[in-house]
Amino acid sequence: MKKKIALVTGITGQDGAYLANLLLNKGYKVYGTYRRSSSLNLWRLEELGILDSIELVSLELLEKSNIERVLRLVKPNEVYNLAAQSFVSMSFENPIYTVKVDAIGVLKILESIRMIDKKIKFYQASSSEMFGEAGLKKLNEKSNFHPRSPYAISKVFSHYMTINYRESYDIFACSGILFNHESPLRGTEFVTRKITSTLAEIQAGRQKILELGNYYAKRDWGYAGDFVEGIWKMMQNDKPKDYVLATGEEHSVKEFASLAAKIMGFNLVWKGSKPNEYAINKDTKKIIIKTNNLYYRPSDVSFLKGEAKEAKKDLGWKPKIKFIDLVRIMVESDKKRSLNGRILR
Ligand code: NDP
Ligand code: GDR
Repeated sequence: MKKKIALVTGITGQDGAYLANLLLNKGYKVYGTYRRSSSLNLWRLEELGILDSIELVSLELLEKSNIERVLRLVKPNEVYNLAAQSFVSMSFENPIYTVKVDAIGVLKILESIRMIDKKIKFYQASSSEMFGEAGLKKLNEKSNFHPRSPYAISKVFSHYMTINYRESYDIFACSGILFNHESPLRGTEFVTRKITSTLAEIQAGRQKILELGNYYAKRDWGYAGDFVEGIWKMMQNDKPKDYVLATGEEHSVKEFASLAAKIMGFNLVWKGSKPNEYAINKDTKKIIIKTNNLYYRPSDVSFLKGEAKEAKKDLGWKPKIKFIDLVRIMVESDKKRSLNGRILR
């Protein structure tokens, strides 16, 4: 049987690496896109040991001609669009760039699929950030959006554009509304990996303090390896449909940091009062975690918890890794890297 061909945009990112690994295991020929730069960002693919099994093609989402070139060259059966300026904080500093990549970039792919081959299946990486401050205890496919950042607003645009191309042109186009998912391959700018990598560096004596923004924000954190399985399942569905993927559990940044510090072997005690609490290392009596206004956002999302009942019912998907195990996996991985003298970013 002919191998299915998958094109993964953003293969150099966290999800791209895990999804590529999953697709290779399922027998796909995998093409992945990277951005030309003076130093290529291939450490995740190397860490998973799959770099040599992937065909890399260069693609800049801002250039429609790049998208057309890649689609004509690869002739994919399935396109997984994971490429994005994905850091919410950065979207406040670079709102126009973020809209061009995360909103218009997606429209460029959809339009190219429409012009080149409408049989290509398309997956869009939508986000729980689209719900923003929705004010609901549990968010699902029917919940309203109230996006709170240029990133989230761009993702709402792409989400509806994906629906529009499905409804207008009969293209198999679907979106996964994914809640936060983390792993040892997460970028160090995101709070979970910032916590585990910095604590590992503090333990190794190379850093002194972990400075964070809003400790009290709560997120529904799952494991990226579980979530890419859900992405693939959406693309094998009988009909294209959008799904929420989430664990259904919420934890605060402070809880994540406290647990990570405990697993790392630190003996912490929290002092002070909200919002300026700080944590002392009881053994050294020194401050180890504190807050810094620099890391606050102009508008943040205080609470996100998802409900993935639909994905369970239709796709048989549910997350396997629990919060405590996720924190442990990330801490242990950064501890090992730090002992080897190289925190990967
Ligand atoms: P990452 O930030 O780790 O990866 C983003 C990828 O997009 C990288 O490969 C990056 O390339 C590429 N990219 C960025 N800008 C461009 C551009 N202009 N042209 C081409 N490629 C570009 O993100 P994740 O893997 O965590 O997330 C994957 C997708 O899922 C993103 O769209 C994100 O918004 C979305 N998402 C993620 C969630 C999560 O919790 N991880 C939850 C919900 C949605 P380079 O390596 O060169 O920077
Ligand atoms: P998020 O992830 O914005 O949810 O977007 P991030 O880890 O950046 O922030 C989560 C929460 O932690 C708070 N926070 C901090 N965040 C960072 N990065 N650094 C800090 O020092 C810090 N201190 C507190 C934030 O304010 C926020 O409330 C991620 C990305 O992967 C998106 O692409 C994706 O769409 C969503 O998850 C779902």
